[in-house]
Amino acid sequence: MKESQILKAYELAKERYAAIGVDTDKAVEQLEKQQISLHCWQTDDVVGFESGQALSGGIQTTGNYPGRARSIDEVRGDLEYVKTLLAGNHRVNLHEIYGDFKGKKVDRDQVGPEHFQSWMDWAKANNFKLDFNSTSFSHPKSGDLSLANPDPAIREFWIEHTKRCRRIADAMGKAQGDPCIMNIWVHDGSKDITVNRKYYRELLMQSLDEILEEKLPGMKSCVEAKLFGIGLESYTVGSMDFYEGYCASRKVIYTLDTGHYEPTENIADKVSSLLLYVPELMLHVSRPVRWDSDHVTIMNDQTLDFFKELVRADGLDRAHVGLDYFDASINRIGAYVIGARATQKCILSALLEPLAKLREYEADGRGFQRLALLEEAKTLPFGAVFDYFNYKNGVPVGEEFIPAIEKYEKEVTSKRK
Ligand code: RNT
Ligand code: ZN
Repeated sequence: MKESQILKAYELAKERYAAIGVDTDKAVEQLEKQQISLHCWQTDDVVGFESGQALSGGIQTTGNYPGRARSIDEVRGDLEYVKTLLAGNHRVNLHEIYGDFKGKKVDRDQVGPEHFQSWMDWAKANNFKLDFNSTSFSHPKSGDLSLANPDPAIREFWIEHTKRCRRIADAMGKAQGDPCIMNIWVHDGSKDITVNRKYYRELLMQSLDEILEEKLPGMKSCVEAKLFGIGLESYTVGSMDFYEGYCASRKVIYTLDTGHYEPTENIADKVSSLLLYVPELMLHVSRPVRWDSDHVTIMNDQTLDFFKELVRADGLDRAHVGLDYFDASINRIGAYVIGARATQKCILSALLEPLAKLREYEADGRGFQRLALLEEAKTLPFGAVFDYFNYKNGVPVGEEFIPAIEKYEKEVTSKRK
């Protein structure tokens, strides 16, 4: 797109929004500051560098598009390239299995900050902040139960792993001068009916309490709830209710993955309740299609509503935005960028809502006016503002990122055999 067209369209959009009390410059500035935590696992189908073990633990990647990243350098190269196509400064979200183990077998109860030193150096050099995740899946000791395992030896193994991960996150946070957000998601559950629901939940609660005991100022911990896992359909220890209670009573950050709910559930409605009881939210932005399928995030009603609710609840500052999808059926880097940009679009759209006017109508009991403005807001020239945002930040505008991805595929990912 021509520079003059982008600027002309933006000026018109700015005037149009100003007429209903919305400052587009301010929204663009806010979006520029909004960091998105880029999940490293979109580059390599959640494989990592530990052992090449097949993905297990209730999650699954589908598709076999060529070009998967196979080494630490390839993952980093892909992330660096993704960065060139996104406006703003972002974060990288690592899983423990992406450690720099230098060809050595480092079991999960042996891992330490030294295995992430090269990541910290790389992040610093590339102006990324790091976030972190313990990894309970794809391991011989994973089974169906990890932190909730009745066998004390196995439970202890995962407690030790998670404690060590928190120390790694603490080291990352200290190195980057900004808290590293560490997510704890365990797949624990049961394929078929269990008659010990409460028992496993008690064990998980105790394990988490023990893990979170250590005060580590460089990091913040969050715990992720889930509806079900593949092969673990009948029972999930860390369900919504479990973690809502846990986070509210322990003042821990709640991780809300937009793929982890009933397909017809209105996830957006959870935001305002959770924010009353938990200190902050960690978001895993994803797109469920019939199940927790981790399709690439797009700008759809669910995601739009979700971010609108977050902005309406004044919660953007209390939410850490991360991505969590893994599509291996299309160009992975393209998938990455589509989802990250879609997330930015949804946030921008939420920031451009004529909220003051809508609230005025609501306070006055003017229901027709409120509904009319909500309807009209849908066709405001949002696209011109998003184009300007990308243009201003020197990244491809609109569909211009398609040839950029094609070039990277031709020169880099297609050569990975
Ligand atoms: C799984 C959870 C979890 C994982 C990542 C890889 O259902 O969403 O967040 O996707 O940790
Ligand atoms: Zn998730």
